[in-house]
Amino acid sequence: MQASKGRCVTVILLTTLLLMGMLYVYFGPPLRKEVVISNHEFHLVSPDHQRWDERIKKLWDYNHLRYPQPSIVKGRTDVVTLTPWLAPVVWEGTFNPDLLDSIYQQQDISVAATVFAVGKYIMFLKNFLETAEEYFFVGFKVHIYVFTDRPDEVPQVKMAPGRQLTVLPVPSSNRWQEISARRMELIQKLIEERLQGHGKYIFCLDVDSKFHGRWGTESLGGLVAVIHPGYYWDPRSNFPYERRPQSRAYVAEEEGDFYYCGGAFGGSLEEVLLLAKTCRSNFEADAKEGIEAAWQEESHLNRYMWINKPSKVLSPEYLWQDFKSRNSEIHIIRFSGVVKNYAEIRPNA
Ligand code: 5GW
Ligand code: MN
Repeated sequence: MQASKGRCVTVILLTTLLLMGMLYVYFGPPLRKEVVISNHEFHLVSPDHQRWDERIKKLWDYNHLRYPQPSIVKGRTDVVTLTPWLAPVVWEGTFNPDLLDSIYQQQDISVAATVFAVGKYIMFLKNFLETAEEYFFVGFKVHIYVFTDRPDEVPQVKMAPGRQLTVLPVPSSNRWQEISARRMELIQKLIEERLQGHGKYIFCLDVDSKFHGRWGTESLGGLVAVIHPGYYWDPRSNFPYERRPQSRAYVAEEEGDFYYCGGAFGGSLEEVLLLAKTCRSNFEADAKEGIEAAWQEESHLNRYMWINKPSKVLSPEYLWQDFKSRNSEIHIIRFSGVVKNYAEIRPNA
């Protein structure tokens, strides 16, 4: 009898202590030790009045402010990191990936990617998808749209939570020009019919390529273009722009900023929709007059980017070519075209 009374008292005492402990944790002084910024700044969020979960969230948020001091006098000097219209040119060493990720993490963004795998190009899809899992917007919501005439041959690739793939059937064609002509139209329709109101950003990528390094939030912007790896040391008169004035893709000798890739571009849904609509209608108007631009949509894209300057430019790190040796300014290759056997894969090569 006596013993059970004692046990009862002990249980009550321990429970009271536990309760007091929890109340202290809940309403007690903030966990200042974990916060490395000054008290002054910390008080701006009046931690004393915050509940436990909110306080933890704040501490978590502040963690993204713990990063090496940036400098405005030291940095990369071997490359240009701003265009004359003040768009950033993204090179390794010009950004802090963790800081950028934490900024975009708070915005709950999602990124769509389109890739065409028509005819034998389906063979490139597995590698593309597997390496995208490893490097493309890791930790973010990603929705990949595969346009193909061989839906049964789309490989099963395990995707992380929050990432998904949708296969959209397209008709087969023996003439690449037909597929190519419809690329912008299909991108336009995808945005108009399925994407508007879903997420914010989109990238359109060639399937005959693989990721080798991070491609993430540093690449986000309104209108995003990638510098072609083959011409960035050349004078613009050497760029393979469409040079016939009759074409709507025409760029004159003394015009043009950079030569951009047709194999990778993107930006916000609104900007890419405008680009796709414009390139498509120019492409189709040219076709009606029996003219096909030198490098099809790549030519129209280059004309578009000359008129409508991209708000962010990605360095050739973002689309290298496997057959090219790496130049010294290329500190990392993020995405690169694989070497392909044209006779084997192209329908009418
Ligand atoms: C491309 C050129 C000639 C004949 C066929 C094609 C082709 C391209 C095709 O048969 N199937 C196909 O899906 N494509 C898509 O267009 C792929 O996504 C491919 O990555 C993209 C651009 O064509 P590429 O990669 O051959 O062009 P380059 O300039 O990168 O060599
Ligand atoms: Mn390609």
